[in-house]
Amino acid sequence: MKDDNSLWQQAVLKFPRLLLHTSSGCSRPLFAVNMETRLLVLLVCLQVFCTAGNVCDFKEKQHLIQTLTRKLLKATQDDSVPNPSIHIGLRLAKYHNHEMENSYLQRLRKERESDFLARTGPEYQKEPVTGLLALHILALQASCENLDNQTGKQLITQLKRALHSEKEHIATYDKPLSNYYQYSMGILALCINGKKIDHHVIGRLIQAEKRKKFMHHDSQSVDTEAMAGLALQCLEQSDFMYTDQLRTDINNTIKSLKKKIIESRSAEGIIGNIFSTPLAVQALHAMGQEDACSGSAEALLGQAEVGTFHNPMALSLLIPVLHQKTYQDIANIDCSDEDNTLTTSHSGLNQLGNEIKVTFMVQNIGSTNNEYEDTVFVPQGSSLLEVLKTAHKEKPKHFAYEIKDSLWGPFLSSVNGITADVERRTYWQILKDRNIHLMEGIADYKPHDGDHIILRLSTW
Ligand code: B12
Repeated sequence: MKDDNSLWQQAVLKFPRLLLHTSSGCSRPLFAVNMETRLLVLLVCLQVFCTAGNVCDFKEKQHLIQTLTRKLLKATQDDSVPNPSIHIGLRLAKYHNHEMENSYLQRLRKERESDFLARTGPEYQKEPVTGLLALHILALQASCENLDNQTGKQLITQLKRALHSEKEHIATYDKPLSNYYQYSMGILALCINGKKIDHHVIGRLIQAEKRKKFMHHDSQSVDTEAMAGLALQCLEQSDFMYTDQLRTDINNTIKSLKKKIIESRSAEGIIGNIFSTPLAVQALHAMGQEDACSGSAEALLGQAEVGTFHNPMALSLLIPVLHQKTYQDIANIDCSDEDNTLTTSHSGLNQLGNEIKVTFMVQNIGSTNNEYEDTVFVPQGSSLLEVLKTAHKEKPKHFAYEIKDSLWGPFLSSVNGITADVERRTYWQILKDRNIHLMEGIADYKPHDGDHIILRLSTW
């Protein structure tokens, strides 16, 4: 893959416009000066343009970036069901290990494709896979796989069907079957694949943004805004003859999303929270925001250095940014002539020390009364999942829980016999000290000594 490939393509596309309206810093009209000066000014303008085009500046931290990319490569050796987002992250990196990437791709195809293709109407409604299917298609495309063969065409048809079912669900129940993050990802995958998208499907996304429907539980979902921004930006740049009205709506929605995302950026460069920041930076860059990375590079690297991105899913969203890429680059990926030097590194073992005391409570919907409460002792450095495991092991008749696998790791799906229900939009929310919404799931969050954790059945 060539470095900054897409930037050059953009530069070439915008070249004629540069001739007429020179950009910031180059205010003199080009046709008014001699040939040599014209070329010089153009070179300077292109230089300025290309510098502004970088996603973030990470020049000083190449060693850290390589270590993190190795970590993501190492995650492909896990026994868990392969994660297409990990594959995309690796494909958008500068360094590669073709053998490991290929075998992961084969696992993705083997363990996921038959399930996607087997899904039909009613079954789909119960457990929508719009996002997974979209990610799978993006992963194939990021590997330069042929999507014009029979399987490729079937996968695309399934994604179109999935989006259609989502759209119908929005029309009837005012919400998608899955969520607007996955709905946006579905649109993005089709668009990056060069497919025309039903304008009603696009219209529903635009409406949802207008009506402030991009929420994560009860707060603004920057992840969803970013994914929707990436999808709409791709549509904006596509050559399909969408109507003028739709094009205007797409444009206005991009502007609104850009504004919302920038307003969510803290003085430290964090956009939403640290886990939504990489995707938000990708989206801002794709939407043409010049200071897409303003302050965020330091925040991301600082947090990466202290291990915040240890979850492979979180890392897979960060790696493209560290390698100056966004999901949009999948459209123009060139798989020839790539570096093939990446190897896995040895990750250190978790250091466990003394024991800590953790109390947790179980609360029912709409109530702050404790249905159940327990205190357990676990080794320092244990995860919340280990706390729950210990609690169940100690009192199997009083406390039980269930988990469901997801791309982010184990999702707490049931507590003491009450199971979260997608159709009724209930889930087990995880809080700390009365009302602090945890930023990580049960396998990632490592409680501190004396922590009070609340597992509260909530609606979203
Ligand atoms: C929609 C959404 C939800 C919905 C999911 C329900 C649904 N059917 O749509 C609801 C509101 C229930 C939810 C809950 C939570 N979420 Co949430 N969620 C998202 C969001 C916006 C999209 C997920 C998605 O559809 N992915 C695409 C598909 C293809 O991947 P998937 O793995 O198949 O999707 C499933 C899982 O992601 C799962 N899920 C959703 N959130 C979380 C969080 C964790 C930790 C796990 C393990 C699973 C999980 O629900 C998805 C649908 O089934 C992401 C943003 C993002 N960047 O991914 C945040 C995100 C994944 N959520 C996050 C968090 C923190 C949570 C909670 C832990 C919040 C809390 N304190 O209670 C809880 C999970 C508690 C539990 N029971 O384990 C963080 C995770 C960060 C991290 N490092 O772990 C994210 C990245 C948002 C953020 N930037 O903070 N979430």
